Amino acid sequence: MFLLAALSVGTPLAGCRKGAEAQTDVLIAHEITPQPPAVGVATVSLKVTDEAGRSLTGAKIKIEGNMSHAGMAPVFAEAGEVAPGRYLAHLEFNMSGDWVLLIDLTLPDGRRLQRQLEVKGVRPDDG
Ligand SMILES: [Cu+2]
Repeated sequence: MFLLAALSVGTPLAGCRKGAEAQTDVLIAHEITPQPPAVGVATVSLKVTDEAGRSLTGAKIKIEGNMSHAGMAPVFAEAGEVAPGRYLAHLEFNMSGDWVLLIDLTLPDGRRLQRQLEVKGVRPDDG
């Protein structure tokens, strides 16, 4: 199941907002498998659309995974576009517990946005 979140892209300048393009809504729906997440390689599926539901293609998406406790190195992944507006990444959860994924998305026009996803309760590897 996809979870939806609305985001605003762009940084309107204080007191100087020009035109209608200063702000664009971008929707990122995400799905992580397996579910519930477990130690090992997880697939992060992202669907990126504008406010009208049009797929946003050509985005560059990087993911950084961090655990909620200190002292661990982050894990990284890049998402590839597998269909218009649909991106897949493979990320390794190398410890059980609570994770936070930082999604870093750059649109073809250079606009950039970041979003955090909490992934709680990654289960130990069942072997
Ligand atoms: Cu850890």
